[in-house]
Amino acid sequence: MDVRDTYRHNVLTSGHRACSGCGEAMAARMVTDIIGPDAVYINATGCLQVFTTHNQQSAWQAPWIHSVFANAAAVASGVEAAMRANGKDTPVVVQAGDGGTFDIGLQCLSGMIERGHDVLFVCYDNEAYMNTGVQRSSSTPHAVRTTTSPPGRLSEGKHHLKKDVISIIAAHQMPYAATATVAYFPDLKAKVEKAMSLKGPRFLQVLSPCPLGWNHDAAQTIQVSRLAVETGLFPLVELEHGAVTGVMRLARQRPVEDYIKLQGRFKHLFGSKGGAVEIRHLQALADARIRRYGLLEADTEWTTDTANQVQRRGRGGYARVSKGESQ
Ligand SMILES: Cc1ncc(C[n+]2csc(CCOP(=O)(O)OP(=O)(O)O)c2C)c(N)n1
Ligand code: SF4
Repeated sequence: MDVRDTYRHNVLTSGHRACSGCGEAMAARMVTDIIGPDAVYINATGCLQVFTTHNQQSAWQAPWIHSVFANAAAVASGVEAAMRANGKDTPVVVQAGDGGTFDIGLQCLSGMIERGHDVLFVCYDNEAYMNTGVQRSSSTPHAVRTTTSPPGRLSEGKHHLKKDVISIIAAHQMPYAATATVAYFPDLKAKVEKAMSLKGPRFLQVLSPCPLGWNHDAAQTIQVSRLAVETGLFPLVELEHGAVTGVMRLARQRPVEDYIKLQGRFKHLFGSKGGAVEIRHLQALADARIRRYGLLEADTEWTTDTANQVQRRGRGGYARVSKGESQ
């Protein structure tokens, strides 16, 4: 009997230093418990790395490597290649924030996917650089207040739109890419399990509300995360080989105001003419995402585009097969 079966074992254990209500800590706990301790975890610099490995201590009960901000996917590529060279099938998992994914880590991630490494890359998307004091990232939605996009006389917060990273990643036509969030655990679990059942590069973008940076009540992390989905601002989707193969439909659409009024990062938008324009823009973006993925349609049939299901083999390549099937 494995000694780990005799007591409760979490890959990310208690005693770390996350803020209370931290969506990233919840998401990492959920994801790593589904994958389990028999994996190699590579962690880019960011809140998750800092609050779990404080001053010679670690909250990780699994093999865990800290990489720099930019190169987590390159480190994972090397680990995976070494595993393969040694005939081992140990899962390799990257964890990174949106800064380490959308911005500084993007070229390494693109290279890892293009080379077909057998790695799951998980982005805990809290929509800013939280670890260093809530600076805007390319994941921060427009009109949000951060320390580097302060609203004032000349601006209503961040000028630029949130980068559509799932589309960029899916454009690599890799086996699996999906979005998830902490409010929908069964959906998150199914997506992690599906990702782990496949070979090749896989990607999960997990929306992870940050009470400190989003300035919401720490007790409302799940509610905020659910509203991101129900408003259409953060669609839950799955893409295989570049094509949409699944969406979580909505019974009804909630107005974006229901979501943004819970968060201090949007507070400056209420009560001003310019703010009202930005709220309408956020609503238009949510409406467009709902139309794009058919979230209010009852019967859209998603099928994988077979033209994209190219079997890639050989050095660094991957085949579109489930783990355990012969290649
Ligand atoms: C190349 C480089 N630029 C900047 C930094 C400083 N830095 C460390 S963590 C971080 C922000 C991390 O943000 P994100 O990846 O979104 O993770 P979060 O802390 O929000 O979870 C920054 C800017 C760095 N370590 N390396
Ligand atoms: S700053 Fe945000 S992401 Fe970082 S530990 Fe606190 S709640 Fe979590």
